[in-house]
Amino acid sequence: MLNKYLEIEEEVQYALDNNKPIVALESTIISHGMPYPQNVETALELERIIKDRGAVPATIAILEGKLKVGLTEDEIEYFGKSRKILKVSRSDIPYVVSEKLDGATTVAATMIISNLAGIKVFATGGIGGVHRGAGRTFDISADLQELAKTNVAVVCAGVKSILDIGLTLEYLETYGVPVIGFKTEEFPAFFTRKSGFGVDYTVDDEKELANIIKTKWNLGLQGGVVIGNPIPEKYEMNYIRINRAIEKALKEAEINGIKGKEVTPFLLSKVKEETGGDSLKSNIQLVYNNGRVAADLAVNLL
Ligand code: PSU
Ligand code: MN
Repeated sequence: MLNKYLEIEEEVQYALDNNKPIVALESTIISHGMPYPQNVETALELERIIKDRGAVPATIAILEGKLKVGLTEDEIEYFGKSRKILKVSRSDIPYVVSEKLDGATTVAATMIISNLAGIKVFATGGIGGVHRGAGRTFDISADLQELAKTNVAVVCAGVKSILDIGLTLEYLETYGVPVIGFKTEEFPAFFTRKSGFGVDYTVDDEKELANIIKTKWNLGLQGGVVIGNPIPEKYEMNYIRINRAIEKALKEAEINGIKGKEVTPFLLSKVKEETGGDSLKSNIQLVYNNGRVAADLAVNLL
C-alpha cells in the first residue's frame, strides 16, 4: 500500500534492509530557506559530511506526487533552482501527492515521511515553533505537533528568535517532547549559542543521547526528541545585530499582513536581506554541524 506513495532511493533502501545508520534531511531549507546556488551546494556538502561519518543521507521531498526518500544530485539541483516548489507541511501532503505536484517538506512533513520509511534521525537547521504574538494570531508551527506524536529525533540549532523561544519550549514540555542540549545548558537560538532559555537536560556524547532516545521509544512514549546543538562559536553572529534584523522583519510582516504558511519564509528572507551574506554563512555552518551530530547519533542508535 505504502509503495504506491513512497519512493526510496537504492542506497537508502540498502541501509534500511541492512540496519545501517541513516540521517533524514528536509527540503524546505533547500527550496525556501536559502538562495540558489548556495542551497544546492549546502545540500550536497551536507550529504557528503554525513557519508564521511559513516551514515547514509536521505534528503526528503515530494516529486510529482511521490514521497521521495533520498534524492539524486539532479533532483537536489531541481529543488534548489525551481521557483514552483510548494512548501509542504502535514496539512499539504494529501493535496500535493494526489495532484502529483512538487513539494519541499518542512520539519513536520519530513518527520512523517522519515517515519513511514523507518528512519529515526533527522538533521535540519532550525525547527518551527510558537510565533511571537501567537496569543493573538494562533500561529504555531505544525512542527511542534509532529514532534509530539512522531518518533523521529531531530537535531537542530534551536529556534530562531523570529519565534517566541520561551513559549516554544513551554509547548514542547506540555506535549511531552524532551528538549536536550547537546554540550550546552542553554537552548540555542540558531544564529547564536545563547537564547536566555535553559534546557532541561544537557548531554555531552552521542551514545548517551542514543540511550535516552531508545529508552523513550522502548517505553512506548510516542513522539520525537529535540536535540539543540549550538552553532560553532566561530560562526556565531552578534546577538544585538541579528535581533535588530529580526525585529525589523517582524514589523514588515505585520505591515504587509503576512499570514499562514507564508509567515516563516517571509521572516527568513527579510532577516537574510538585512544581514546580507553573514547570516547565510552562519546558517550553512550550523547545518553542517547538525549533520555531524545526527550522523554520530544514527550510528549509536542502531
Ligand atoms: N526555521 C528556519 N529555517 C527554515 C525553517 C524554519 O530557521 O528553513 C523551515 C523548516 O522547514 C520548518 C518550517 O519546518 O520552516 C516551519 O514553517 P512553519 O512555521 O510555517 O510551520
Ligand atoms: Mn505558521
